[in-house]
Amino acid sequence: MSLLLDNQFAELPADKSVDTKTFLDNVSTLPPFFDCLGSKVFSIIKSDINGNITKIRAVYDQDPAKYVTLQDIVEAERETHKGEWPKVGATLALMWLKRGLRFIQVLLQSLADGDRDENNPNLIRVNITKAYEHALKRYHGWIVQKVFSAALIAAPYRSNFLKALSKGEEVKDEDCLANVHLFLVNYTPTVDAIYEMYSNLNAELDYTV
Ligand code: 03F
Repeated sequence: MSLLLDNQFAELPADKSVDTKTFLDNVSTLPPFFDCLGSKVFSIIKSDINGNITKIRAVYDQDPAKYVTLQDIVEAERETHKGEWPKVGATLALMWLKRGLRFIQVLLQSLADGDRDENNPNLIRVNITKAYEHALKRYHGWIVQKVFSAALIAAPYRSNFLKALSKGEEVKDEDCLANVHLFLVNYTPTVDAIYEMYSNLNAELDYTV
């Protein structure tokens, strides 16, 4: 069975609101995947993503009835934190989490689209670099960009990455990529909806770390 299909995201409703509990449950299935990737450098990424999920869940748990959607949380924090917002609380955690989610989206989409380095067909560096340039690079200063370079070198081979997505089973490339495609059907609109919310609420920041 495919890891991706076990971890399908929920379909969005027509108003494109993202249900907080469903989102947290869906997104929590991603971090364990980093353990399959082998290198220590991925534990930095895993703990960053986990940390952001924990921060959002902590706010949600304070009052699940009040924070039904992610937008409920971001708007409540805008009221409570005024001057500090949006660089605060779950709003900041989700701002960064969505960038990691966009990275994963662009990476998977690029694989599904068949982007490939013809000279190194079993590497996924072109796909990773595309995702990084799209989702994260502009928010990273040179030190964090060096961490990226280390992660790029430690990145798994294409065949091993696809195998990990198939829970360690030998699955034909085209079957795995078909699952990637299916996974993206709900995942991409969810990530898009969060970006759109940040843009509508003017909650996006562009400082670098
Ligand atoms: C800011 C920043 N977070 C943090 O400082 C940086 C952490 C390290 C970033 C290293 C970049 C590496 C890029 C990826 C290379 C991947 C190679 C892939 C191989 C397959 C924020 O942190 C905090 O988050 C926030 O809470 C805090 O308050 O200013 C704020 C204060 O700082 C980031 O830049 C977010 C980084 C997210 C990286 C996501 C990468 C995902 C990588 C792999 C995905 C694999 C695909 C999985 C598919 C699974 C399907 C089931």
